[in-house]
Amino acid sequence: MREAAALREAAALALPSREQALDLLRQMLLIRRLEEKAVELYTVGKIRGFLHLYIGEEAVAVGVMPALGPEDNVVATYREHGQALARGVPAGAVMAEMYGKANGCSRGRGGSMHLFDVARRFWGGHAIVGGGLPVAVGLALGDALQSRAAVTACFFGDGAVAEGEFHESLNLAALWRLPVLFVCENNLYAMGTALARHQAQTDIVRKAEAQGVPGEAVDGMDVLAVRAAAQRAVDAVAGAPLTGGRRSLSLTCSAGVAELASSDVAPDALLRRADSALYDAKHQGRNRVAVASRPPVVPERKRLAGRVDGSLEGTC
Ligand SMILES: Cc1ncc(C[n+]2csc(CCOP(=O)(O)OP(=O)(O)O)c2C)c(N)n1
Ligand SMILES: [Mg+2]
Repeated sequence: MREAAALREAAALALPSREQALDLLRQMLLIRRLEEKAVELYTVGKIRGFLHLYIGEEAVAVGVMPALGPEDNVVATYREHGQALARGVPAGAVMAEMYGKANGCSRGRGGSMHLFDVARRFWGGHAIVGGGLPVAVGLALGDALQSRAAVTACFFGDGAVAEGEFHESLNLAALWRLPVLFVCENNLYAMGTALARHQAQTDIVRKAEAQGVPGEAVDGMDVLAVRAAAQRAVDAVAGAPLTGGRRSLSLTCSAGVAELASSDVAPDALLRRADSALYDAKHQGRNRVAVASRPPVVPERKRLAGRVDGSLEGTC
């Protein structure tokens, strides 16, 4: 009986109303369009510094965010335009920040990789790989000490699982029973290095479990699947008793390729990569997103990524 009720609940969560579905789509398109504009401005030198795009991964941030309330915390990586917009940071404040203007969300002092918005409890934007994880645990500890019933969602890439901070943070979150939702955006690559080339254990759910944080893997290209999994996870994290049982949870979202733009990559090279990824996606019958998308099927993802970044050709 209970199982049937849980299944009905899961089905209801997976199927949004028309308005909810349109809202999810609108948010993903907002991220996509803002980033397309940002890369255009970056290539003509109006945006300086680094610019890491979230294109292809929109469904992760947009799927997780509805599970969070205004009292909850969000910590993200240097690829955080998506999380910031989905959390409600105005697009104008994000763009102004990239321009380095005083009316940017970090008063123009952070730029693309350091978007902050205290009122929305959006705590970065962290350029250091894995750097957001201890911040998230600290925020959750602060909430626990002040008896605030908030959940902290912490986004990080698969590259962060190679960092000591990943293990230290998950260990303390589990040990101190802190309400943290760890969201790994697993696009299978840390810069040019495939996960299997730097990790002996590539199952990130198992890695989290080894630190006492149970988790689940979800298709990060499917916004409804992410939304349902995030809601289940946040309910479990927030509803767990303060003693006994587990409190922190992890969600590993297989994500599409996010293209990287930085000062050492020529704009035309970026566009060539995007074009070739789109070409490959089309010719494999997988024209799912506009720039560089890949479904979470490991051998295909590796093949395509090998073409996206020529330096990987033949190595995966
Ligand atoms: C501690 C640290 N080491 C190295 C780097 C250089 N670096 C920048 S991005 C990156 C790869 C990160 O990969 P991942 O976490 O999977 O994020 P993705 O770019 O795939 O979203 C590295 C190693 C860094 N920023 N911080
Ligand atoms: Mg990665």
